[in-house]
Amino acid sequence: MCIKYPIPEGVKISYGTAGFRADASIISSTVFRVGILAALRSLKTISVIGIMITASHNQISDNGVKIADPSGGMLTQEWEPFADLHGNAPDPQNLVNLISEFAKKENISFGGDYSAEVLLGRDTRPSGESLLEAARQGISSVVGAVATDMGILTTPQLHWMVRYRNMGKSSLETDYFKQLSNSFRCLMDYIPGEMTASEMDELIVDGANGVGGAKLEVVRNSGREGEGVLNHGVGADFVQKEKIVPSGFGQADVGKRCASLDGDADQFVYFHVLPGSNNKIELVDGDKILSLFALFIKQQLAVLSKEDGRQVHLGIVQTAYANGASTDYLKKLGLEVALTPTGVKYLHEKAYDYDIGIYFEANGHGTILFSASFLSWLETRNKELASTPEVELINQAVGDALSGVLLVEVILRHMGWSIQKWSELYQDLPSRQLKVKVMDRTAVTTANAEAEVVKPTGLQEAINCEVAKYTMGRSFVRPSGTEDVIRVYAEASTQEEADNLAKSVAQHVD
Ligand code: 16G
Ligand code: ZN
Repeated sequence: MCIKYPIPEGVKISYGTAGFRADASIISSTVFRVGILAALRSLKTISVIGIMITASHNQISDNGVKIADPSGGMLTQEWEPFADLHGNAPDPQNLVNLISEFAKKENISFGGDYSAEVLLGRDTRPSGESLLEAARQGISSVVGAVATDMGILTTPQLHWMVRYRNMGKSSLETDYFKQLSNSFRCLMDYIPGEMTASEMDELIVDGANGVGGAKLEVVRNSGREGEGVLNHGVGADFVQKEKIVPSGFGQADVGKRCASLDGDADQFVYFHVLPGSNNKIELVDGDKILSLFALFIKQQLAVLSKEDGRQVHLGIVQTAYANGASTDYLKKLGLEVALTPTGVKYLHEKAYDYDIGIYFEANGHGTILFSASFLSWLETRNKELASTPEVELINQAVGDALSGVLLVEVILRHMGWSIQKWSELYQDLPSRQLKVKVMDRTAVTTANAEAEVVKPTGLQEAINCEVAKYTMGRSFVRPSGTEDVIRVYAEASTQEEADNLAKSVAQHVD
């Protein structure tokens, strides 16, 4: 069976922060193996599983694959070591041995009453079609397993479909859009009063020439004919890292409210263009989106608690990349803030600890999770309303740029805020990110949600020494989960200081 998909010589990929990701030309054997793995996961959980073929914000020649678990979240971390082994199994015999050993350990039986079912989705990358076929063949090599191609989708749509299928609900793409647009309209209708002229200003969306662009009607960088290349000088990741306008935006847009999605629409940031010829922007990043959501929900909860006396445990989850000014702001609001390592799966898991958990990475990955007990209380309370549009607008499976943008729009409208006003919630501390190419990124290990280096010894002390030279200085280093580099982050009271701190810390890493 594997003859068609042998692992190319010398290739070893690992199931990193967000699945397997590499140059598309070397990944089909891995995708085939992930097809098998997803079918096993379906048998194990007796639920529908998802496979998404995407490399998110990476260049167009890359591709990747990740598995969505029954809840619509990421594959359980318990299975990752096996995914690693299995995804790299060199020959058919080795693969079969691994599978049968693992199936025994996990108590998975083949040919039983339940047939595995896997939903497949892909983004707009040209390599997607043949990789989807590889996944499909992997799935069908497990007895009785059924693969359903859901077509070209955003990553969050695929996760959402898996979640809704497993809840026994209708889960087509049209259902997704119906849910989003109904709850959006409903929330907009709740807001009293007429819109002022500035509130009616339209939102301009940069679709990264990706699938998010393809799903929207009015968008720049939609990825349609003649619009440009996926993730090339466009999209949330570019805008967040470079802090300049994406292609297709410029001085004609000064001051307007703009949003950038990434290539698979699971990440978004806002910005407005600053006057001047250098195409600089004022970035409204994931931390500020988080702060807006947190402020809004805190206000709503205050109303609830006045009416019903119910105390709701609201928690905020960030990573070490969160701008120090955002963490300060959130704490000043009286909110509980937890930090986790980088990667959606860690933040998502932590957010389950609360009645309402709001998590965001600075790069714009994030969402809001509501606990089952809170939801059932809310439903009883809102009986007369028949639905809870705030909850329905938010994708509980995974961060979702389309649903996130709609929620931002509702809240800005509710507050009567322009993007400028939102941006002034707090002033970001100047920061700098650098990457250092190294032979072996696993030589660096960290603790305390990546804020501290454990190995190599002496490195943390060296960082501490550098940080001590600056006012408001903060810096950390961590191995990237998606590239062969060590990332360096530094923050200080001026841009020059942040740059210098990052540079000197990078020298210790080298
Ligand atoms: C992946 C993660 C993202 C994280 C980024 C860090 C998901 C869906 N995506 O894109 O959350 O911020 O990796 O990349 O989990 P790095 O490890 O290369 O810095
Ligand atoms: Zn993405």
